Amino acid sequence: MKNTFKLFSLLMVISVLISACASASANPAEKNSTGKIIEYALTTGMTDGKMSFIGVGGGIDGVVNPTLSANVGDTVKVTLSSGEGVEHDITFPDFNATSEHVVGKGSNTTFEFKVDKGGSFSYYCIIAGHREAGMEGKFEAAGSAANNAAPIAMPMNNNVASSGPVVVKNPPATGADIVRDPTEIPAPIGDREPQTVRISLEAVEIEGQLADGTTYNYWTFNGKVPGPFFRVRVGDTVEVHMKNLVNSTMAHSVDFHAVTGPGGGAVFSNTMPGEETVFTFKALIPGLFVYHCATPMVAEHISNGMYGMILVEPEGGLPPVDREFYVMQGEIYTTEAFGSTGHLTENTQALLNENPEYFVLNGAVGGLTAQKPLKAKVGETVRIFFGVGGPNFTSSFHVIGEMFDRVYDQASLTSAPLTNVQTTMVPPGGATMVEFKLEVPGRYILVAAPRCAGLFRLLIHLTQNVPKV
Ligand SMILES: [Cu+2]
Repeated sequence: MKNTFKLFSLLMVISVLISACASASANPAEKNSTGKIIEYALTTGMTDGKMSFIGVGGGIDGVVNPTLSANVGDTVKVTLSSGEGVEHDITFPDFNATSEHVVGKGSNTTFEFKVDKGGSFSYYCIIAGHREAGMEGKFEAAGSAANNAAPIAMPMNNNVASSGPVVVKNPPATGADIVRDPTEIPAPIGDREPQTVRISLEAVEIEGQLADGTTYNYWTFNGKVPGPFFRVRVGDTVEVHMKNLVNSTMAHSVDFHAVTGPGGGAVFSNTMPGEETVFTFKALIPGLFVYHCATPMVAEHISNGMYGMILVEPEGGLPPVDREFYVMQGEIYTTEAFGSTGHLTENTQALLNENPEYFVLNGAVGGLTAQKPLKAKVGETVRIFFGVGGPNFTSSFHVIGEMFDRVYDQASLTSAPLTNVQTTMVPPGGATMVEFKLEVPGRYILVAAPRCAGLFRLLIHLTQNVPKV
């Protein structure tokens, strides 16, 4: 009985080898014209502890997960045999072609499909976990069908699409410095009567330096991220001049959260390239307010850099401090993964999915560490105007090694401040004003971590030093 089984198995192996020889004679490499029948034989097995397809015969003989190829118009005939007895199948999902299951060592199945489009595709085993365990290979279809414009070598399968951005190392690119100096803040208003204040905004689309060797097309107010810090007092009439540079690709506008009225000025200030609009508002409420572009898609204009803050001082002004700083958090959504070099492109789908590649303070990676660190001396009092442009992530704002003596929670300047706070939350489109005194010399790290999953990334992107001199 045992011998009979062995003989049967041997016959099966021989028959597989014969079919392999048949495949070899129909060598795919020789089939350059269309409309041919291309035959491939694959068996299954374990290679280096991984499940795999193994080529049988021809140019793919013995190759693990061999790359199969054909021309558009060809018919591909695949024979799958079980080399180790585990249940398997094989699918070419882009061609709606899936084999029967093979169960038991030596069992085999054959199926065929017509190559109706060109490109680079995947084949794999559908049995749960087998693809992940290694049973996946490539199928290259050369040429293109008249009714299908899928470009060759453009991965069309779901696996590639869902694998997310990858690090792209293009030659280093150099762009403009878009990092707003955190000390660029107008002098305190102090005790004066209300007056009319003119402020100027200019929408500037600019290729800026996102990281070392990496650039991005920023949309900015006045060429920096965040936009300029404005300072008025309650009761002032603010005359806003909104210009859009002639070479802009988009209309732009501004919505001040300090404005009482529909749209915060967005409708009046929607400005086409090369044009200028003017509107006025009266600052009725004291506070620290975010402003941002409000031209659709608003989230896109914000993530590209169009946000800033305006401080409306209460009557009599704010208590004096030794140093004031202006810091804002933003998100950048790129097609290429974090750490890529060269010029990166915007990824609107990632923006809609709320899946940023970069969290930045004042516009760029290392903007406040390497380039423009916050500096103060021991014994000085420090005030930070901190806001979140967003558009999606709340910040957990914290200075490692310091407690905030006072937090003007949600940037309310008419409520009593919280005292002795470690970390404060700031939502997108929101702000806070914090004050503390520096007692011990050293470098302090300013952290704005929106989510635990991003913590590691944030420690790289967002740690900001506060050296004391
Ligand atoms: Cu805009």
